[in-house]
Order: sequence, then C-alpha cells, then structure tokens
Amino acid sequence: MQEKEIVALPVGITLDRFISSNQDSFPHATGELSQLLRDIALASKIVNREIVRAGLADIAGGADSTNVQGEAQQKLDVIADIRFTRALINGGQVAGLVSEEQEAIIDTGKWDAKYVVAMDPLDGSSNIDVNVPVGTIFSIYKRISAVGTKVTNEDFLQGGRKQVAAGYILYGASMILVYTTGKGVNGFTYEYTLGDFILSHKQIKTPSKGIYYSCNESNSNTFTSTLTNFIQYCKSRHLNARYAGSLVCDFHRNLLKGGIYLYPCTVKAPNGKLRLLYECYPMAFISEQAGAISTNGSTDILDADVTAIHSRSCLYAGSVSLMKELEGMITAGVPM
Ligand code: P6P
Repeated sequence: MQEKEIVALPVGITLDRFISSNQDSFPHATGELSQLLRDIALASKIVNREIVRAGLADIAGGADSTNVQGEAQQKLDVIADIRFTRALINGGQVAGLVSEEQEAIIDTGKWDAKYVVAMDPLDGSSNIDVNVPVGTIFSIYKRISAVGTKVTNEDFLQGGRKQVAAGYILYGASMILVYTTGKGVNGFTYEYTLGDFILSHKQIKTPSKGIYYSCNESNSNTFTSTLTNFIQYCKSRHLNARYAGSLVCDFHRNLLKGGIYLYPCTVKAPNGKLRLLYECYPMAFISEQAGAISTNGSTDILDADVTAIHSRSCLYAGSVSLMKELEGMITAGVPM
C-alpha cells in the first residue's frame, strides 16, 4: 500500500530569526538594535492582549485625562504608554524616550544605551470602542549625545533622515508588525498559537498606481482649491474613498494596495494635526523604503525640519502616480 506522504508545512521565518539573520546587513548592525526591536515586539503583544479584551476588562473608553496635546486620553492610551515605556526601559537598549502621551522626554536611566525612541503608543485609540483597527508607531535614532550621559533634546531633533529604524504595529483583524531599517519594508503577522510574529509580507512595495484615497472630507469646506481639485481628480479616476480615522489602518491599506493618505493643515489644526517626530517621520521612512512618496505639500517629509519633540505637520503619503499628480497641482496652483 502506498504510504501517505506526511506533509509538515514550514512555520515560516520568525521575527527573531529574521532580525538575527539580517543583522549584519543592517546599516547599524549591532545586537542592541536587534534587542530593541524585540522589546518593541514584546510590548506590542502585551498591548494587543489588552486591546482584544478592552470591552470586557473595563479598560475601554475615556481615561478622564488629557495628554500633552490637550486631547482626551483613552484608558488604553495610558495603558499602552505604560506597557511600551516599561518594556523599553527594562529592555535596557534605550537611553531616552519621547511618547505622545508624555510632555517631557523620558530619561530611562540607561545612559550607556546607544538609542532613543520616539513613539505614539496607541494611535487612533478613539476607535477602540467601536472595534476599528488602531496602531502603535515608533521611530528609532542613534543618540548624538555622549554615551554615558543623560539624553538631550537634540537626540530627538536629528531629522527624519537620521532614523535608523521605524515601524508600526496594526492591531486589526490580525496583528501585524511592519518595520524598516533602511533595507526595505517587511511585515510580520502574529501567530497566536505560537505567540510569535512570522514573516508574512516580504519586501513590501507600494503599487505606483493607487486605488484608494484617504481623507477626512468633513474638513473639505476649508480645503484649498488645489486639494479640492485633487480630490475631484481622485473621484474622476474612480478611486475608492477609504478613511478609518486611524492613521496606521489607513496608511497600511495604501502601503499594500496603492493609494494616498491626505491630512492637510486645517482651521482646527493650522500646523497640521499629525506629529512630525513619531507619526510623520516613521511613516515617511517606511513609505520611501516601499517605493512611495511622503511630503508636507512642499518638501519630502524626511527633509522637513523638526523644532520640538511634539511638533506637528500636515502629511500627504502614497503611491508615486498620485503623489506626482498632487505635486503637479500644487506647483501649478495655490500652495496647499
Ligand atoms: P480626524 C487619530 O487621532 C489621528 O492622529 C490619526 O490616527 C488619524 O488619521 C487622524 O488623527 C484622524 O483625525 O481629524 O480625521 O479625526
């Protein structure tokens, strides 16, 4: 009798093995950066566990507090901030931290560490109560202040092109960690039964033609004529409007399928709503590495100057064809 062939499908490449096997090719090949990425992955698993049970553990909803931006904090904003801060401090690879949820730079006390991290621990958290995907965004720099001393403001204000790594975690239908160290963009999907991230999206490239546009059109009454014309262009090209009000969710869709995310300066946010250091820069690093473009309407976001740790910016990010069309309209018409 013919023996039935036993098929044991490969598990795939874990994040840990990917980091280790690619460490030498990282521009900043040090064990510390690899360990730092592992610490972020660990914290994301803990935050995900809180998110999936938010409705059951009385940790959904508002925290009756506001963050440094004056925005109402969700309970999970505070929890995510605690989890990531604690994981990065205990991991020992980070000399200082900037968090959207905390006004001042967090001195981790690990003054011998080489890296600093800027992050939005939980972006889009107002969506949690209604089960819309939310995300964590992080950006990693090599400190410029002397190792062994306390971190300085300048460690965080080096500019977008000085990032050594950037990424996000999307807590959605599945949990996916996407990051770059300047050698392309890779995505890792969380395998719950193994408790590990497995490589699922290798060398992500954004399609040059977009099929989506993501914009809060409730602000359209104050859009410039250029932006109004561009959105009309998107509609004329039969792009689908997709806007979750959750940057990581909207950005990830456009990164994979092709599209454009638009958050212009508005009357409510004259300098832009999104934060340059820990939202726009990391997303722009990922964008560029995936063959897409990110600007603030006049310059590549990665070249935009940052003057303060909570500086804001407008953000246009997405497929080359759409971004070139937008840039053309800006050049021809009134500035955004
Ligand atoms: P609006 C969430 O607060 C956030 O920072 C991003 O995640 C999201 O894209 C944007 O703001 C949504 O802002 O004004 O459209 O609700």
